[in-house]
Amino acid sequence: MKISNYINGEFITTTEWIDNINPATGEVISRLPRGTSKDIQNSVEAAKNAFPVWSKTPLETRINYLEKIASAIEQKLDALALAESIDTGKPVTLAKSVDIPRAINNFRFFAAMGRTFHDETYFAGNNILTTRREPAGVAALITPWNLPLYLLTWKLAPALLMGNTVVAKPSELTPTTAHMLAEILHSVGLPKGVVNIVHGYGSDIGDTLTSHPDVRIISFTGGTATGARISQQSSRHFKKVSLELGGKNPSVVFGDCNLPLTIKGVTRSAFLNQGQICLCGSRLLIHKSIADELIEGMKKEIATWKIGNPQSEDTQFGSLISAQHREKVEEYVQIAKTNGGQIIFGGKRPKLTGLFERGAFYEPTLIMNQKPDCPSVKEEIFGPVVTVQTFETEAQAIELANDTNYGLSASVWTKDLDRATRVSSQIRAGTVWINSWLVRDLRVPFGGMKSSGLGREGAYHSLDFFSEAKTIGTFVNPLPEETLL
Ligand code: TXE
Repeated sequence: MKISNYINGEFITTTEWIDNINPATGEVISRLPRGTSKDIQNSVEAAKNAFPVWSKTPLETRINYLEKIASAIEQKLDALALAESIDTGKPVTLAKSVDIPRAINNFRFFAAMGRTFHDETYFAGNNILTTRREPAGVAALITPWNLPLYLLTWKLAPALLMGNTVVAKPSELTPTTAHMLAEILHSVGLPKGVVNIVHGYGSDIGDTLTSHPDVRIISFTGGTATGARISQQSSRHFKKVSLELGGKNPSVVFGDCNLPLTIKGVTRSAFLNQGQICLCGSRLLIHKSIADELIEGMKKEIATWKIGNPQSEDTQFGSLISAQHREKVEEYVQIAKTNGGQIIFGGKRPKLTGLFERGAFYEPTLIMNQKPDCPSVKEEIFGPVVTVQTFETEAQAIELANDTNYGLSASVWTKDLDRATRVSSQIRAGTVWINSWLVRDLRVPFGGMKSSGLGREGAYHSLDFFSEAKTIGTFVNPLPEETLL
């Protein structure tokens, strides 16, 4: 497949290219354009020119576009899932059951919201105040490699619904489904310039996009260091910025948990998508009384997961995103070992043969007894590596859970509802699941505390973020002087 930038309704070719690698085999599968600052400038210009018409396009028309896009994605579900699996190394079954259905749902969900969304009206005597949400302008959507189409569409659907135009910058590691989406947008006849997609390295083009004076909104999901840079770059023009960053999420397991359910739940939370989901439970905090039993159960559970060919229907665990990322993961395992860590299971590359011999695979890994201030316990590894710590009291569990710079999510495993409520209310995280994990409902706000980010997206939070609130006061009979502050 030839991947190109999509600017002002045209697929633009380039002179410099980046190899796109299938991480499960190490093979080059395609090339993507190495976008330049000029590409970004042209895209922002196109988005700016498209804004006056798109922002005034009737809401019903914009909703119809979202619905058409959802249906077009649905028609290509299998092809998109396969492309996502090849680009990322994730099991194709995961892409088919989660990534692509969620991309469809993102458009349908926000289309439905568009039908029920209403402005706010306040009455003061005979006077009327109306607060409405106006499109903000050009929105920059910057997305990572772990859930490429899922996250791009999570931002794109509300941005378009609210009448903004868009410049999107997908991860250079996973460009294919963004390109296929550009083809879909083109095929449904979205007016030119409404969505522009520029591929390439963040280090080449990121600053031009995030500091551009005509970009009014930035929605970013990715690493915390990049988030901090974007925050600096955007501050000069007081842009609206939403940052969905990393996590070091605790799974807190009490002695009275439902053990079989917890074993399945925390294993899935630790290793789904090879541990490369910002919500993964990468710190396992276990009550001393059941530590051995739980770990033994996880060992047995993970032994049932098949590692290997991501495109095979019975594979549950694929490859990491790249050989380079695997090296980072391996470094953290080494650091844990030098800090006293014992490998309970995993801790090495699996022995795969044939095509997958050179893939970026790494075994699901559990480590314990490392020092509590070990970087492997403190920093985001973003791979299939989980550290174990034990506790004896509820207070200790809460202290350990909060002993992190991050605050994205947590899960609490117990049959005692009082305890679950008490503990969840004291954990500093944007989402806390009780006896479950990754139960997502698009109506709830999503985002993190502390270094996990800034702002919330989802439902009304997205609609609010991708718009500017304007209040118009119609004073029929002016209020008495003292109430007009
Ligand atoms: O992310 P980057 P990377 C974490 C995870 C991972 C680490 C680094 O710990 O190991 O981040 O991953 C674009 N201006 N997460 O390096 O660089 C980049 O091109 C504007 C957690 O892959 O943050 C890509 O499109 N954009 C995370 C996007 O930012 C820039 C998911 C994300 O890449 C830019 C991914 C710049 N200066 C990684 N530099 C999560 N929260 O789920 C890069 N980009």
